[in-house]
Amino acid sequence: MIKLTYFDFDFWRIDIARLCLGYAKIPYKYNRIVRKDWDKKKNFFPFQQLPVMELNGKIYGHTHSISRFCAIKSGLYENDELKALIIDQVLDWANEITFRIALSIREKNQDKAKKLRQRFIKNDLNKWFGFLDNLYKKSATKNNFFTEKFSLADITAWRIILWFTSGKLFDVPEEFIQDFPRLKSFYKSINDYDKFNKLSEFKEITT
Ligand SMILES: N[C@@H](CCC(=O)N[C@@H](CS)C(=O)NCC(=O)O)C(=O)O
Repeated sequence: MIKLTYFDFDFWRIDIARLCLGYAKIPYKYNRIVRKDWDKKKNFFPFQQLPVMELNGKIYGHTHSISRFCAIKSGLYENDELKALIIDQVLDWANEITFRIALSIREKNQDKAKKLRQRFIKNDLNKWFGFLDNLYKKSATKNNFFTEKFSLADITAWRIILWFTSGKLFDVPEEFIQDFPRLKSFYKSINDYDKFNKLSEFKEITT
């Protein structure tokens, strides 16, 4: 059985893999590591980072690799190589915007963190959501998904928009998404997508 491991808080890096497996009703174990135990445990993991996935006694790392694997298993990836490229770009976009905001999340000094956050908001927030909006504009299909069918791309973009509009990121105005009506309506349509919003993982993440 697949075992997914992350820290003991909800984050997109692990949620997208869980949502894929949950969607396809593939059983999996979910292991959560408490931050204070991390230093003792990190040497057991291939890149000394989380998330990781364990399968048949082997451990695999990196969000993109793990979630792609889970999406393929769950029928939420694309066989067509050009459509797969769209999904991969959404994943890489999610990584990029995360790296950019992470500077202000990781900074322990509050003044420096605030400055870094302001810099992110000024230089990156609209710019990087604009990139996603463009990709969606070019790719979106009649059913509002990034590709013809519901996929890992939709799950990932939805999960990142949820994060950025959650109000949990200090100084990031939840209303920034109003500048992107197309993404806002995409987000709503995924929220309203019955097969997705009935999942226990969805409920856990959104409540
Ligand atoms: N390249 C990795 C990055 C993962 C990452 O940055 N993980 C963070 C948590 S979100 C982590 O493990 N931090 C602990 C550490 O670096 O010691 C991936 O794609 O999953």
